[in-house]
Amino acid sequence: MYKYRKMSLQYLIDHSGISGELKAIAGKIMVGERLNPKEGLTLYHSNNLSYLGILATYRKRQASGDKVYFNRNFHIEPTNICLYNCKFCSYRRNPGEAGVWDYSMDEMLDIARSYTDKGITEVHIVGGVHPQHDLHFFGELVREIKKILPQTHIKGFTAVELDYMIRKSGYTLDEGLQKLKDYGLDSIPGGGAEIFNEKIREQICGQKLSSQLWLDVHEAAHRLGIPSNATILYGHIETYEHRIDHLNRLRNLQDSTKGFNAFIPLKYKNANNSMHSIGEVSTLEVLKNFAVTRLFLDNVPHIKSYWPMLGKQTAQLALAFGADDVDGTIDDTTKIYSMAGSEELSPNMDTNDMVNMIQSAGFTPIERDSCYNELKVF
Ligand code: V47
Ligand code: SF4
Repeated sequence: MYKYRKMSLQYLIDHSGISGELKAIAGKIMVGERLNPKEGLTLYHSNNLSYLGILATYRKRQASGDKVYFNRNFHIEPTNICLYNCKFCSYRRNPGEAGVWDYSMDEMLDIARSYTDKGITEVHIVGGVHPQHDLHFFGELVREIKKILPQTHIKGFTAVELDYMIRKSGYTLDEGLQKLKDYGLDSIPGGGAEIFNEKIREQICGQKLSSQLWLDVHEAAHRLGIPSNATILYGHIETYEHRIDHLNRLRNLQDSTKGFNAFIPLKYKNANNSMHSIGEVSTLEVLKNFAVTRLFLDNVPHIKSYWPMLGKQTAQLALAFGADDVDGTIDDTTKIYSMAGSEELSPNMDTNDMVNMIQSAGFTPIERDSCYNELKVF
């Protein structure tokens, strides 16, 4: 089957009218050779979307065949009070401000209780950096959720939240991560990476942890046997060079740790935040970004098309540009993207919706657990 695909890719390349650098890149993709940053930039500067889609799909099929993954999950967002004030954030509030929330332990455990016997396999915990909550508060949250939902994987706390709670509790990075693992934390989500270029990072989110510290948190987690995801926030004031630099830093870390399960490109959404005047990039740019990501970031197995942020239609289209995962059922439990202007105001999909979305794009739906073990083939 792959031989056939290789032959058809060769045919397409030969008859596409493509020449020069783009053709040479296709040759490297076919033999599984790594692209260098200059070649990554060439792809970003190409406007031949269908060609990028063909190459990215070729790579996607090498990684995961015809499969596209989803899981059954819900989110707990403990608070939107935050020490920091990132310019792109539509979500954070000060205490007492309209739209603020700050759940007590009991309220969060009630949310967990409402999911018993619902076939959920993952709880995703992410929120603002609450100045008063330390590692033990969140550790107890994890431990108590595990008592309520014992079979459920807990993916919790971005490197931004971890950096603060670990420092607040007086631990080193390794000690803090080990304590959270002992409390029952299973993996770490990809948020907080934003953009690694230091100058751009300073301009859009200068208060949160540095790029190097983000990478250090994930490196330490991988060393301690805690897998994680990674993200990029793109489509604001960064350039293509900054995107490639970001992917390259992740690719280098992944070469040494192999701890990243999935990469999630997050398109900047511009409603209700102080960078509003920048506007948003087009769907074409979103699809191109998926393709380049799949082709350049060759050692992270899964590329996630995160539908609560992209909207269902664009998330589905991304499956033809290298994505092989659409995240989860969500059950209307995340507010980050609806507050930033996503069309998905109450994000919720059931298993049938997921299966239909994936099948109608021509792929085989696989329900997975958080570590990409296959639970059910549809
Ligand atoms: O780091 C905030 C982003 C992230 C905006 O690991 C915005 O499976 C776009 O971590 N426009 C948090 N993005 C979300 C996150 C995540 C999401 C999905 C899957 C996974 C995973 C992790 O949300 C933040 C930031 O980059 N964000 N505001 C905005 N206006
Ligand atoms: Fe706080 Fe996260 Fe919003 Fe930044 S993006 S202000 S760290 S909640």
